[in-house]
Amino acid sequence: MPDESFKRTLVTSALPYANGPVHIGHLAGAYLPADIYVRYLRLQGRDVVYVCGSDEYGVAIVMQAMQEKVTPQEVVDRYHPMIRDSFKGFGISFDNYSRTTREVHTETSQDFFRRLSEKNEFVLKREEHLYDPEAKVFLADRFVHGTCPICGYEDAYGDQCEKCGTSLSPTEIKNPRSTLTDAVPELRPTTHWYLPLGQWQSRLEAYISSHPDWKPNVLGQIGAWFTDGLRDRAITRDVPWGVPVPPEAADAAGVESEGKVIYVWFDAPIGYISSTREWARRKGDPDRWKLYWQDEDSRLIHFIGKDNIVFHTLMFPAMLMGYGEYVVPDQVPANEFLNIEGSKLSTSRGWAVWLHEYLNDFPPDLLRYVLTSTLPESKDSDFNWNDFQTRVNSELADILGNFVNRALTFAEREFDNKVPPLSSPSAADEAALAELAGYPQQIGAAYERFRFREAARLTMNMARLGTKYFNDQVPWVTRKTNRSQCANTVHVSLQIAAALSVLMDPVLPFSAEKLRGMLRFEGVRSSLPDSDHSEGIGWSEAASSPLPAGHVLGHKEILFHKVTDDTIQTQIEKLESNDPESGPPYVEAKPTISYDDFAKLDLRTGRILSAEPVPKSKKLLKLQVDLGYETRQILAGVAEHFQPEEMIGQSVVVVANLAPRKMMGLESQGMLLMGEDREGCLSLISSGSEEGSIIC
Ligand code: B3M
Ligand code: ZN
Repeated sequence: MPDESFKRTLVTSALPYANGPVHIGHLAGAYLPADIYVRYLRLQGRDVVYVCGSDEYGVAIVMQAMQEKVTPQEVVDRYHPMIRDSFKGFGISFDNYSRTTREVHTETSQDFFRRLSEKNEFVLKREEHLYDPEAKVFLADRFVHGTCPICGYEDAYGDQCEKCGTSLSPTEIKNPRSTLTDAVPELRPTTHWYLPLGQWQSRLEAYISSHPDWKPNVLGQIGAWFTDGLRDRAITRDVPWGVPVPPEAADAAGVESEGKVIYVWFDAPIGYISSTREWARRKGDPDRWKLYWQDEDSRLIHFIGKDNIVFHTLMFPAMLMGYGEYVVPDQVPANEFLNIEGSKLSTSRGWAVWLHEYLNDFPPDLLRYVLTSTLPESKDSDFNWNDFQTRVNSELADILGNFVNRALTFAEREFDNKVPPLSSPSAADEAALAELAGYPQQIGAAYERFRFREAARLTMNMARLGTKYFNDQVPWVTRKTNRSQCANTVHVSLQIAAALSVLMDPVLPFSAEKLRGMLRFEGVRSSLPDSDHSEGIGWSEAASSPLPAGHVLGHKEILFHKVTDDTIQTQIEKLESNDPESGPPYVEAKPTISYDDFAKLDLRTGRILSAEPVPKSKKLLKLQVDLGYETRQILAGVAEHFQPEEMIGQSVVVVANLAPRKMMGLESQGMLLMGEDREGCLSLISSGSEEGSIIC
């Protein structure tokens, strides 16, 4: 089950930029899966340390400071505590949460820089860089914006195009403008340190090929980088905010160090090491971090979003190998992106669910569960509030909560609030216990493979097992007819509830604790840091009837309250009102097609002769449409938008060469074109020309 080939594991989550609060996309990408995984490992009694911290340097912070007309320090001092508290509120159980502006990080980053420079792992380049003549500064990264040379997106940043994801350098941007002053930049010479990643390609290819078990989405991206050929990466910047380039290294290279800082993507991953060092010091064992970073029995795992893959799988490993002594990442289970209500999350448009705001309205576990069930593990996925409500109400409340409540209610009413004995168990009792006993292995195997959605489903299946067993055993009948059978049913159900209170802990830590309180189930190993994970009932023991007969239970409470329609409506309205001017988002533009593709469509003017509802269908209307040369039967999904009578006689545009399709047992021989606005309202499209005319 757990990967026993390693003695210990260091888990990291991407360091969030301290230039704004964190949102649901952050949570789904890098924090929730990591937290679930480390809680699972702790329950397994494995040695794990989980570190993170705020990423406080880089141009993104400086830009935020400019927008807010404050200093970068003030920006990070404001957002760091906010971010830290949001994570705390969601139970993200870091062993240490640091900041890259701390001394330990400056030391660690400069040490890295010095060592790599001494080992001649860098190359220096004197080059022409973009310079803003008005602001009198070099324009690094996001200080430049303009047209993406790859996809033509007009608002690409100097370091990356957010549309196509390509990572860029400012001089590649077409029609560049200064983000600071909107000036057209000019070129000026400057010297920078580069990490010659090109020279690393074959070593990195060997490293990556030794990890065929990585997720396909991760390997896919890396493969594309290799195919393009790795390019040298500048790792210093002329910006006034960052870890200073160590003066000794600059002297040795004969470069003026004044005003030069280490590029944020060089220092940020080193932040994982600094955070571990800070943790070790706090633990009173300052060298202990080395065990996790420099011992070959240690396993390094980075949880990140897909936009950070290249840095964690190529650049950071090259830095670690170049330094020597360090382990390299063994797993990088990167997630894809989370959309919201079908549209791309966008902080600038306010299309986001902010974690601190969510926590004012709902308990953390509800979102933890819903997100785990829909994580963008292999492709982008969607969060929407109606799905949130359905999963909370019909899974958490109706299945899990209800099962636990029934088991406890029976114990209270029929057996003096104690666990009744199991005597001469029936085949059904034995079967339920045997099925239960298989869950730690099954769910554990899903976690070991980073399949969190599957793990959440299997966890809920335990409650489904409980419900089915309980219903089949009809304890409300046997309580009168067969007391000992009724006792067995309640006994087994309580063991299922007890197992749940441990096995659901990674996903639902707050509710798991509450449930253990209701069962008065003590002596369970904690899934939190700073406790002894070798003691107590852990993952593997939890499903083997841990509650002895006669055990006195605690007090029943409601585990999950249902979410009402009104609360959900409020959330949807809030989301939409974040962006009052633009209203709901536009559906994203589709990729360009050729004229030949377009010309394949046979679009015709038609007139609706008749319209009638389709029995048993809420959505469909059956239309007869006159195309001049023939009449077609078309089924259109418009019944929720139009009355049949208002459609009759209308001129419409028909896709006349669409392959016929059966719906509700009827053939549809074409499709109506329709306008759909951002609110989802439909309108018919008509053409002034006679029936059968082609639309071209
Ligand atoms: N702060 C970028 C991001 O938040 C960056 C991650 C650093 S991980 C070492 O997406
Ligand atoms: Zn692009």
